[in-house]
Parts: sequence; structure tokens; C-alpha cells
Amino acid sequence: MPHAVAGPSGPSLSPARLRSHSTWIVVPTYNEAGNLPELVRRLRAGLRGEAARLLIVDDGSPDGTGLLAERLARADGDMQVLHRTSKDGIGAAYVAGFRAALAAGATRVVQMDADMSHAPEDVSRLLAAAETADLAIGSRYVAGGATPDWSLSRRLISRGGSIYARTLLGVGVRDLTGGFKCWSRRALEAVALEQVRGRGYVFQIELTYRALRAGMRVEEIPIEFRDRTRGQSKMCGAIVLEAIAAVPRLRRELTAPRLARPAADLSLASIGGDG
Ligand SMILES: Nc1nc2c(ncn2[C@@H]2O[C@H](COP(=O)(O)OP(=O)(O)OP(=O)(O)O)[C@@H](O)[C@H]2O)c(=O)[nH]1
Ligand SMILES: [Mg+2]
Repeated sequence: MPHAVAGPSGPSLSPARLRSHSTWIVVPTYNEAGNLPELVRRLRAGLRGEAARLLIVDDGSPDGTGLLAERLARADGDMQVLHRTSKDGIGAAYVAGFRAALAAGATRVVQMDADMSHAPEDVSRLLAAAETADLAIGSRYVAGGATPDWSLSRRLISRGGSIYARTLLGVGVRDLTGGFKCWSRRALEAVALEQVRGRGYVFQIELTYRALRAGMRVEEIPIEFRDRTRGQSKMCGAIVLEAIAAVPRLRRELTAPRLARPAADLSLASIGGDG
């Protein structure tokens, strides 16, 4: 177990608490002050007392998100903030957060956005799926998943991006660009975080692909993805272009050492939904 267990004379922790205390939830933030209090409140309500360490990774948000997170952490008791000096992309923030969680002994790590696009109430379902999978993905593109706020054109672009990446990489996972996932420690250790290069959307594709390449068992569960109602999206054309350009590179780099294994085999590693 990653956490020290006191002997008979020390303070005792119930088995449930010991087990759950190794769950970490990592949330990268940049200018999310309008969302953070609601996020923390809904996360805790959704977890219904199940312990989880909440780690906010803030890139020096000018709107004071970092300071607000510190204030919320003092009231929460199971929350901490990793401050980084400047905006360096969601991928770099996640790598820093994952490393911190692993170093602290996390046995499973949830990643999610701060803008409530990933419903905090869905975390417990994701955790349940991760009981039997190395990586559980909240998916918009399996039966029951949805993006109700999106226009037809946005749906087509996002769907097209997922199909493009899926086809090129030869994997069965439907939602490759989504960022709502629960990692087992084993899977996070298998993806070689020090080698990850993606910064924007491509980070999500890259990590899931790395997990599949490493033979991890991946499961998708349906989620409804809602648009943010507060704060600004950091999404931009450059991030989309980075993802489009990076997929062939990922395929080249990550399949090269294992030519003996055809890419089509990868789909067998993914289960769940209709993927
Ligand atoms: N620390 C850090 N967090 C970031 C950075 N860029 C985005 N984020 C956070 O990553 C999460 C997702 O960013 P969003 O701007 O919502 O982007 P998105 O969800 O991909 O795009 P939308 O669908 O338009 O909302 C949010 O919690 C952001 O605050 C960054 O450079 N550093
Ligand atoms: Mg968002």
C-alpha cells in the first residue's frame, strides 16, 4: 500500500478509507475561478464521502484561480494545489499532476476538466469502471454518450477528428480526444510520461494510444459532455492543427519498435460500448 498504515497502537483507518485514499483527481486550470467552487462542491457531493485527493494544477492563472484553489484547499482538507509559473498547455499540466500523484502513492488517478463539461457526478461511475479496466474513458461516442449542446457542424468536426485518429492509429476506442479518464497506477506507469510530447488535444490521443500500445485494458463508458457556461475555452485552431499533424507521428513513433505486432491487434485491447 502506498500510504503508511499505523500499527495496532497507532491511529486506525477503516479498510474502505485506506483503499480509497489512494484515489487522486487531477484537474488542470487556467482562468477557472468562476468554475472552481462549484467543481469542488459537486465533486465532493458526487463522491458521497468516498475519499479522493483533489489536485489542482494551475498555470499561474491571471484571474486568481491558484489563490482561490489554495483557499478552497484549506477548507476541504483533502485537496492541494500545484502551482506552475506560466501557461504551458494542458498536456504539460497533466504530466506534472500525474507525476505528483504517482510520487505520492496514488493507485488510481482521475483526470477531468474544470469547466463542468465532465460532470463531477460521473466520477464515481468512472471509478467503478476502473475497477475492471486499466484505463476507463468517459466517452461521448459510445451508445448512451452525447454532446447535447453542440451544433451539427461541431459534432461533425469532433466526430471526424475521432474517426481520423482511430482509423490512422488502428484502434477501437471511440473517443480518443476526450479528457475524462481514470487511470490505474499500472497504466500511468506504462505510458512513459517522460516521453509524452503532446500539449493540446493530442495529449489525450497520445496517452490513450500509449496505454493501448502497452497492452492496457481500456474501457469506454458513456458520458454526456456539456459546454462550459462560465469562463473561456482555451481551444484554438493551433491545438486542432497540432492534433491533426501529430497523429501520423504518433503512429510512426509508437508502432516502429513493435513491427511484429500489427496495428489492427490494438482494437482487441479495447472493450466496452460498440467500440
Ligand atoms: N494548467 C493548465 N490548464 C489548462 C491549460 N489549457 C487548458 N487548461 C485547462 O484544461 C481544461 C480544458 O480546457 P478548455 O478550455 O475547457 O478546453 P476544452 O475543454 O478542450 O475546450 P472547450 O470544449 O472549448 O471547453 C480546463 O480545466 C482548462 O482550465 C493550460 O495551459 N494549463
Ligand atoms: Mg472545456
